[in-house]
Amino acid sequence: AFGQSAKYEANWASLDNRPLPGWFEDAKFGIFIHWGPYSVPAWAPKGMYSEWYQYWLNNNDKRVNEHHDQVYGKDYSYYNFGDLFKAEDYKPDDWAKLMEAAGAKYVVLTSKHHDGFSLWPNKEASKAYSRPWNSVETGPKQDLVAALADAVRKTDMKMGFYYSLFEWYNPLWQSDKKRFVDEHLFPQVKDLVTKYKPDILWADGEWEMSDKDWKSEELLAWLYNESPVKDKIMVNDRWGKDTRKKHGGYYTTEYAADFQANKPWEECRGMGFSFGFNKNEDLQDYNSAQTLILMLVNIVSSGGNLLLDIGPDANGKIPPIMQERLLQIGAWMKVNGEAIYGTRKWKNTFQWSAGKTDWQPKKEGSEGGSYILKQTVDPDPGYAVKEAFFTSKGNNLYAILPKLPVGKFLLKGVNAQGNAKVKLLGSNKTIKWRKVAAGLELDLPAFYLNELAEQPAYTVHIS
Ligand code: FUL
Repeated sequence: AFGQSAKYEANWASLDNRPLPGWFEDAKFGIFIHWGPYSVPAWAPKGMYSEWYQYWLNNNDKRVNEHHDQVYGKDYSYYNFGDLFKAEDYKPDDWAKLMEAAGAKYVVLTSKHHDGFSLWPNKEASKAYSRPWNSVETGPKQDLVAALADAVRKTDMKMGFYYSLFEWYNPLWQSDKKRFVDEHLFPQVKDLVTKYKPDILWADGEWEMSDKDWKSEELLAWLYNESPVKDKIMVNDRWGKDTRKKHGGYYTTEYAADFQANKPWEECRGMGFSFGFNKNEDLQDYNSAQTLILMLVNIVSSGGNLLLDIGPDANGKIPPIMQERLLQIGAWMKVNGEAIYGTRKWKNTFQWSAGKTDWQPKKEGSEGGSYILKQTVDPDPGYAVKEAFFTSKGNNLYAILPKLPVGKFLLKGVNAQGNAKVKLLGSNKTIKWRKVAAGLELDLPAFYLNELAEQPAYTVHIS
C-alpha cells in the first residue's frame, strides 16, 4: 500500500516505481496561482507570459522595454517591484473559499518563479541578491506561502507549490551552476518542504540543465525517503531537460489542446494567454465560461487534470473577471461534478459531429471559436465539433454534450443493458432510449430543455 516504509534509490528506475498518491487522479481540477513582483507591472504583449517581464526587459523585447521606459523610466530596476508588491488586500481565506466554490480540489502557488523572488522567508533568498529578495523582507512583509497554506488547509483542498529550479539573474546561478544546486537549490527546497509540507511539489525551469546536473534523482530520493511528506508528496515531471513525459510523478502539458497518457497527467494554462496577471489583456482575450468548462471536460475525458491559472494583482486581489469565471465553473460543477470527479477515461474519449454544425463555443466578445473547434482531424476540419465527451465511473457512463440536441441523438459505440437508466444530471425525468447498430439512440423531446436551466454543457448519465 502507499505510504509504507519503502526505500527508494536515487535513480529513475527506482523512483518511477513509487506509487502516485491516488487522490490526484480523482481530483481533476486544480487552481494554479502565479503571483510575485511581476504582478506589479502585470504587463506583456498579448500572447506572451507576463511573469516573464524581467526576462523580456533584459532581452530587448521592444514592446516590454517601451512600456517599461514609459511607465517606470529607463533606469528603473525590476528589483524595485519587490517593494511595490505590497499584497495589502491579501485575504487568503477568501481566496481559498473562492477556489473551493469553483469546485477545485487542489491549489498550486508559485513559491518562487524564475525571477528568484520567494514568497516565504528563507536564508537563500535573503542573501542571494544585492538586496533581500523574498516577501517577508520586502513589500508584503508577510509569509505569503504560510498564509495560503493555512487557509487552504481549512478546506478539503490539497496545497501544492510551484518551484522554479533556476533563477534567471541569480549571481551564483550565472557563475557556478554546481554550487548553485548544492548551496542554493537543495537547502531552499528542503526548507520549503520541511516548513510547509506540501501535497504537490511542482518543479519548473528544468529545461536549463540535465536531470544529472540538477541532481534531481538525489532530491527526489530525499523527498520520498526522508522528508516529512515522504508518504504523501506528489511531484510532476519537470526534473531535467529530458524528463518531461518520462520521469518523476505525473506528466505535464502547458497550453496543449490534446494529450493522452497511461499515467496521470495535468494540463496547465491561464484563462487568457498568461499565467501572471496581464493588464494588457481585454475581455475578449479571456475564454468564456463555456470554453473553459469544455476544456476541462475535454481534458478529463482524456484522463487528465486541468490546473487552471489565476493571476492576482499586486494588492492581492483576484481580478473580478477571474472570480466570475471560477464561480461559473463552480456552478456547472455543482450540477455536473458527478461526471468529472473520480471518473476515468472511457474507451471512446469523445465523438465528432457527423458534419457541419451550426454552433460553436463562444469566446466572450470575439468572433468565437475555441480550441475544441481547431481540430485538424476528420470528418470535417473547421466545422465538425466534439459533440459528446465520455467519462466513466464503475457502471456509470457519462456523455457530456456542449449542446443539448432536440429529437433523436445517437451516442456512438455505447451499449447498455435492457434495464439501464438514462437521465440528464440535474433532471429527474428518465430519457427513452433504444439500441441501434451504431450505439444508443436517445429521445430528447424539446421539453427536456425546459427541465434544466441553460448550461454550458449537459450530462447524459447512463447507469
Ligand atoms: C513555464 C514557465 O516558464 C511559465 O512562466 C509558467 O510558470 C509555466 C507554468 O511554466 O514553463
